[in-house]
Amino acid sequence: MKNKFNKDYKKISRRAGRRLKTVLVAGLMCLCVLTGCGKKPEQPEPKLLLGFSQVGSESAWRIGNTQDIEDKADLYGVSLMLENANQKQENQIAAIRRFIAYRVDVIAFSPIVEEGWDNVLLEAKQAGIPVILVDRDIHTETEGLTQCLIGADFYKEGVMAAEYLIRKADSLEMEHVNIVEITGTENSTPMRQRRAGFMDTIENDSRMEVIESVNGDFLKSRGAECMRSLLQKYGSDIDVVFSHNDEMTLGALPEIERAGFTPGTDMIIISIDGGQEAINVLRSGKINCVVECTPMLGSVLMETALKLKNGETVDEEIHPEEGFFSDEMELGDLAPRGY
Ligand code: GZL
Repeated sequence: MKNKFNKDYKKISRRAGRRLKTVLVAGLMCLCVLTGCGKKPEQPEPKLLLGFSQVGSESAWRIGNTQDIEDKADLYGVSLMLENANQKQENQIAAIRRFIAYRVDVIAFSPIVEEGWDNVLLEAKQAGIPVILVDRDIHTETEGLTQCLIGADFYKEGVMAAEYLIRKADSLEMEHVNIVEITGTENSTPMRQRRAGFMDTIENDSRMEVIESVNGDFLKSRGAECMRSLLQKYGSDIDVVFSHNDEMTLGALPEIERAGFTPGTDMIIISIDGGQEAINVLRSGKINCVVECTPMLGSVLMETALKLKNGETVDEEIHPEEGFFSDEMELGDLAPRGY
């Protein structure tokens, strides 16, 4: 009998203990909810929700641009939704539609090519969301679909590249100059404008001849492929390689050496972007000229987006100051490039 009593007693006391614990835990949770003691420390309310569609990660320039935008979003207290399109326009269009559905305050994007944006930007306009173009431009049938373009003057970059070549040809007393061009992504603003600035500047110089132009898509691997095929076709007839970005230039250089030529000496090498690696190679003498195209657009993007959110007017175009580096100058004390 006693044992049974003890067993029953133990069972009752276990059940009571469990019930007491449940009541205590529930009470503690209510207390936390009421006093907010379980919550994360208060995060300041973001000043702005910015949706950004990035082209991809095709070059040191692009990676530096993404990093700068992320860093400056933190600095300016902007909540950033950044989506990488992996070089596909359809991914950018889908990302912009997601930003619209999410009701971001401002949309920004770096358009991989200039055409094909009318419909999605009309949707953004109908949703009342302002749009900023970063880095590259677009062509649309309808006016007023974007509020601002923040990016380089690519035409001027092409002019600076050609002006360097003319000076170089003069100094080497070249009578004829055979140029091969490795272009960036077809129908992108930097490709179209760099080419136009370069061609317009050499147009009246009878020494200059572009013997072939091939598309390297701003990619290192494609730059190597393009250079390999140009060397097979033209070999020592090539006097100048005009490459639209450092990535493709850095892909091309080993191919030139593999073919038995010394880049920077047997062939004049002209590049654009100005990343650290290209500047180091310029210092070594294997590149002759690098035109700067800064990827550090984050600050001006955040400032412009905040102005739009606050209903302020913004400039239609904002071009950053850009430099130029070549074998005509001392490069010893050049600050680290940051990309
Ligand atoms: C230029 C940018 C270009 C860079 C390339 O502003 O659009 O795209 O020159 C990058 O390196 O791929």
